Amino acid sequence: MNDQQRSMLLQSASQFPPPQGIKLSYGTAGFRADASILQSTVFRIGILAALRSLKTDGAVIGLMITASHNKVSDNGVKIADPSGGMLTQDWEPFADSIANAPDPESLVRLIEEFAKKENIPLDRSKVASVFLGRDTRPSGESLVEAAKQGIGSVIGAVATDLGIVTTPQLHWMVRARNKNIRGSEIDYFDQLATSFRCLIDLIPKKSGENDHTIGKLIVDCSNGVGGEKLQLLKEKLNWLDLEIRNSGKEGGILNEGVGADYVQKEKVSPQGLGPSDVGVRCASLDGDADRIVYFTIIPNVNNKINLIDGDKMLSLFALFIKEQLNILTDKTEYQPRVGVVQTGYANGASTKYLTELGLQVIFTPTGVKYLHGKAEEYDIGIYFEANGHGTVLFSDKFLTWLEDIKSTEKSLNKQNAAKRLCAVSKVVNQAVGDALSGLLLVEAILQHMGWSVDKWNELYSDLPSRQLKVKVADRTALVTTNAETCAEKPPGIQDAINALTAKYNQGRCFVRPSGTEDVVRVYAEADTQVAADELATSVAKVVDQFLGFHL
Ligand code: G16
Repeated sequence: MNDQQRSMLLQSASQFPPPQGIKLSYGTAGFRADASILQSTVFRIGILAALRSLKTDGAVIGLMITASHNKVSDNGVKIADPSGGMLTQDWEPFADSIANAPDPESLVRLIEEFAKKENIPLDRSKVASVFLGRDTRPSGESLVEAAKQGIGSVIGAVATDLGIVTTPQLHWMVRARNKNIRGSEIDYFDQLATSFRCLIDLIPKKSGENDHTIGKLIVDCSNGVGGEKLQLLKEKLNWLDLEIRNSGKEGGILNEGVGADYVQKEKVSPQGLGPSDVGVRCASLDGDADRIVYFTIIPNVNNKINLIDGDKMLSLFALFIKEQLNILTDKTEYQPRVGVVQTGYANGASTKYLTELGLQVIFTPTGVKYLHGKAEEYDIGIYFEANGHGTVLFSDKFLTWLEDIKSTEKSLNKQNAAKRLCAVSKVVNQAVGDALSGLLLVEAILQHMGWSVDKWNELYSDLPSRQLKVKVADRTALVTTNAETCAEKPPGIQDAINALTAKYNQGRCFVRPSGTEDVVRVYAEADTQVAADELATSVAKVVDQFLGFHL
């Protein structure tokens, strides 16, 4: 770094002093905290994004200002790598260290050391490029400005502000730009709508039948960015019977009593939906529209729902893909490898179902950054977290094989199966989990199968489960292993959990520190709801004894 660069950086960094006495850490999906303390973090992550672009030969990097499912007063920053996936994990320690550098001098020193170690050209020989996006949080605008200042303090870096977008849209646009394909928001909607229409057109029709229809879908948009974006998508799909609720325009508060996280964790219907919606297929998006869960409202029982979570979406997708593969791979030499990736939160019944379908199921810790990486190892990698975050990845080799079948295969049945799978690869976001594309794939498959939402839900019966959050003094004191299903520290905590779990039929329970909220999460499963609730509550007490504020 030359003197001019250094003094420019020192000067801009002095405008963004870090919060005193707070240690920030790169969590499950970037940094997240109360928006009031994030200016300096976002400024510094702007610098990181520009450096990452320089390191990757000037490829576009994405920087998204969002705190997704967290409360509206929080905000955060997620970073998309050139592939459209999450920031490479090798760079997380650098993100941590610059976010916590106490003053401009130490920040500049860390950047210089890192640039030297990573051979990052700071000499204007490359132009860095960063796409910026934000969700609808009121704090978003000023945080985008802080990111721009950070990006601008790396000489030759260019920031492109895409305004309000969903997180998956930003990841998709980054991926498209770096692959030199058309990547505007309009292109995103066009691709989703066209490939969805293609899936519908490929549904075998009985004579005299028009479009298959499976009735209305109501979507709770968590009062977030998904409301506006789903409306735009809906306009391209005017024949899909879709009703948007909690779009954010009716005055509701982001993620408060609404959205995928609330619905999945509390297992109740969101505000804005009620008894008059009994019998209708419903879905909920989260605050930045990267997760989706489905549900139906149970009549006359206090907002209770039948939850159809990420595991069931995964199972539906796996079933459909397997069906198409069975048509295609009969007697072929090439047998594509299919892998299914889940986390400890996956309901035991879903894992059993998928294994019985003959699929290989792999477990990773929570966080799309882990699941995505595993899924990429397969020709078709299907990953989903129970909370509704996931997608289906297709290898280039497999897609080339499909294209070949489409053009050379004589059997119409096989041609159509290849066309369906090609369309699936375009509906689902190849960069990251995406609620809007997930929704379209569910709707297309249900129509293809001629299934109602209840029929889908009956694929298997979930084991009763309960999730709780426990506030603790220091969540980093809880250290886990085995894809986060076993607690190593503090000593003795896992033995206590094991002893309680052993009391319940089909009992399973684990605890892990959240990487997005300042809590420890407890997950419990058992053969009855009462037992799952009891197990979760008693383990939450154990967490409090070992890690609570009274220590
Ligand atoms: C993020 C991650 C997800 C993860 C979720 C909860 O989602 O992208 O992979 O499941 O956080 O993580 P934790 O349990 O560590 O708090 P989102 O939608 O909030 O960005």
